[in-house]
Amino acid sequence: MSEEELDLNSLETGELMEQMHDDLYDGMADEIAEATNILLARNLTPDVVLADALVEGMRIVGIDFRDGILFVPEVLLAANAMKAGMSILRPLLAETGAVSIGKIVIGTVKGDIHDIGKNLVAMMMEGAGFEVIDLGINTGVEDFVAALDEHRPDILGMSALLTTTMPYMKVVIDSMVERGIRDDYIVLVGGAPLNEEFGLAVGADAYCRDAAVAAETAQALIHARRLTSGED
Ligand code: B1M
Repeated sequence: MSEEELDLNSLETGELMEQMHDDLYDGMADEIAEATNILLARNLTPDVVLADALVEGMRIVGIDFRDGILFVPEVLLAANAMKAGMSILRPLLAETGAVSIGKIVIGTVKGDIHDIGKNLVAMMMEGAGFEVIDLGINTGVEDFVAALDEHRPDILGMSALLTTTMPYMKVVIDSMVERGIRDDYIVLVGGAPLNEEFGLAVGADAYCRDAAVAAETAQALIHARRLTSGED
């Protein structure tokens, strides 16, 4: 039977979830939306659909992206398919008060309008179960700090693609230090011209090479922080 003829509704729930993992991998947004609705109609809760169908599917995408099996265009398509499912689940999750695994405020720093990589990170984070507040491009220190005050995230993520804008990350982190709030947040940085040494030099907690590493690092550092504070 060809993909076009596959009747998603005829699959039992486990098979349908596996099909969704494949459809996410192949970036099939319409199929993901349809399957999400089918699972909800079968009385699965939105958090189960999110975790077992979408997040698990994106986890597989993340691994293959990290290992160089998938490339940026494919991951963007997968993330777009994920968004189709998330747009159905998001209002339901808000109603049921399902807890996300953490919250991240992310933005491209001031003077920089590159956002493809940052968007990929945001999508991968969402795929890993994070609530993402995306401040967009050209984000100044006041906007970063205001967003931290407003949203109280676990993580601040910053992206820069220009050698001229990457030093701005230090401006933001120094400002957090001055305000006495640096240690309230995990700070992750990324972008093509950065490296680990630069991340350390500006005072970030970690430099993330790509979106998959960003999602993994975010989860690991949140877990470590919660263990230390006795929350886990
Ligand atoms: Co521009 N650009 N660009 N550009 N651009 C670069 C970065 C450049 C290297 C091209 C070159 O000359 N070879 C060069 C920078 C040189 C330098 O700084 N030394 C450059 C330049 C010079 C410029 C302009 C100044 C050009 C001009 O106007 N004269 C101008 C800058 C404007 C400005 O920002 N003020 C400019 C403009 C543009 C476009 C608008 C045309 C477009 C951006 C469109 C957009 O983003 N919406 C653009 C593009 C597309 C690029 C290249 C070709 C591709 C960038 C990209 O999207 N990569 C780029 C050359 C290159 O990098 N090969 C280039 C794909 C993306 C998925 O990767 O962003 O690295 P990346 O993100 C990765 C990781 O880095 C990491 O995860 C992502 C996914 O795996 N990551 C994070 C990124 N952010 C993270 C944040 C995290 C964690 C991980 O936080 C937790």
